[in-house]
Amino acid sequence: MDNHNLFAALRAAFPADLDATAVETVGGEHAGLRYSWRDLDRASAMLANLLDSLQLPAGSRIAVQVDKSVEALMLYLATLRAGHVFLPLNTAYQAGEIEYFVGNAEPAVVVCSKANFGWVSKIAFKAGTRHVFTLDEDRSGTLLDRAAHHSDVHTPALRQADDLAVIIYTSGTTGRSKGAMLSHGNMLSNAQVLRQYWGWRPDDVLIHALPIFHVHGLFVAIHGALINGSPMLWLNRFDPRATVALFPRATVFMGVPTLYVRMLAEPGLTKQQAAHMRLFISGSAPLLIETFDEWKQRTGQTILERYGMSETVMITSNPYPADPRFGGQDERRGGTVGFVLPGVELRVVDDAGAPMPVDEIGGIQVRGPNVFKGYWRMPEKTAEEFTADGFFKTGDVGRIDARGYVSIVGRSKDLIISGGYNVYPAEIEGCINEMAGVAESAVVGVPHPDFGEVGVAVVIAKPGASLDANQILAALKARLANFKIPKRCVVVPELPRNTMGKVQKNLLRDQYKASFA
Ligand code: MCA
Ligand code: AMP
Repeated sequence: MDNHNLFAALRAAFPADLDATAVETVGGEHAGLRYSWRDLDRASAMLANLLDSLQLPAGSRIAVQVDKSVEALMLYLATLRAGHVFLPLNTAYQAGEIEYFVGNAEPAVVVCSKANFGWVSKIAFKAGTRHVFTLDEDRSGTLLDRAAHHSDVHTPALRQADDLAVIIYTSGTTGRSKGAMLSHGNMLSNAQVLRQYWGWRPDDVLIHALPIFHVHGLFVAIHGALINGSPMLWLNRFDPRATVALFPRATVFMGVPTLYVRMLAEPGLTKQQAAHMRLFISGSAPLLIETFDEWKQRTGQTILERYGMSETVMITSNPYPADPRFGGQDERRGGTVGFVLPGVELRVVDDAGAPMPVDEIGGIQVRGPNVFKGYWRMPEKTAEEFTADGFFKTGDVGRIDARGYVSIVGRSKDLIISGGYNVYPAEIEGCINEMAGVAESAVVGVPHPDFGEVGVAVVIAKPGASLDANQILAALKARLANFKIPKRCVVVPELPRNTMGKVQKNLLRDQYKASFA
């Protein structure tokens, strides 16, 4: 029987010379380390053997909230290899958020930083987790200590394409976060399609500067390099100057728009500096046409924008080489997210689900081997998000032009995308509304020069109560991940409402749109 374990496919793509460099760390205090392909293989084997030794039930969740490091990447590979389910968590999450994820996913193993061990282990043990390990950026912690006692040879666990490989939590428009369940097959199919579509070459070198707890950094970037046997120049933290300095040694870069905006502020960003690069990819948030144009002018290179979701991995992309399905056009068009990827189906529909004509705006739905298996332990929610004929409702609003280019023009979901991270107003409003003296609140997204979009909280006090905007923000900071904290808070006497009594967020967005101009 064939093994559909994603790790097996990634391992099969390692180059013949296992002593060649697979990852080199650059920038920051942990720079200058080289990991060969053999190192990746052996270390992930030791970690997989450690997981095997715990005799966990099949499909156990391995929840991981650690700073970015190559060892964290090895833990991801080891989890796939051992056939368990990887559950990455943003390092910005606070205790209340972690408590929810751990309670909901019931992981068998939790890995956290040494600094957080006290509170994370308390939450984990309360939720029934038996094993809590630590892992720090400097390669210290109990996880590696324990793995050191295990063999560096390991046969990947037998997995079917449909078997669960990862759970990625995405916030909900209403209620709590949902765990999107992705299978080995979802991710492998997407990695193979992107390898082809983006014309990966044998001599490619990827600059990896994104966090590895979300789809962009973990799947699009890492799978992209590994499935092509390509080395990575690895930054634990994005640093615009250090990144630009790497261009002469690399060929591919992936980033959210904020990364491009920050690099454009670097005087060293020139055509000559970027001459060795063959591909700049942007996604996770809308890339402003100004950024697209300025990048072209400064570097002579055209950013390739693509579109995806945690639930679907990548859905569309501008073409790299010409796409014969669309008449062999090879133009990367700013303001669009390009063509639907081969093997994926995308349609734009009206509220009743009927397909919209060319150029007309509607809801985007997708179907294909990349589309997830559903939300963890939420069958009703899953059923609501799929149509009878198996299309997933993305919640994004867009159109397709006559040439096949897809553009995202908005979202039907109430979502703010800030520096590539998703922020759900309902979650922030819920926290604010629980504060003493607050009658109600509305959080809206407004333009921001660095993060693209940020939240502004508009708060109403209860009769007789007096509220301090700074205190509201400080109280939020103690409860929520830092990127979710609105960048501005105002206390006002009332919220604008329509005749149905619904808060008119569009008016608030308009009123506060110049807050960061
Ligand atoms: C940091 N801060 C932010 C954000 N990041 N505020 C709003 N939005 C953000 N994204 C705030 C912190 O709260 C802090 O505020 C201050 O900025 C400095 O924090 P620091 O951690 O030093 O920030 P940074 O290191 O400069 O981080 C900025 C960043 C980072 C590098 C742009 O946000 C980032 O790596 N973003 C990439 C996200 C990503 O990978 N998304 C992919 C999702 P204070 O000092 O007040 O506390 S995957 C996805 O969307 C789909 C599937 C797809 O299509 O890819
Ligand atoms: P996530 O929940 O982190 O998976 O975020 C997915 C959402 O990010 C999508 O539903 C889109 O709203 C948004 N997104 C991703 N890529 C792009 C893009 N290139 N342009 C506009 N929005 C994007």
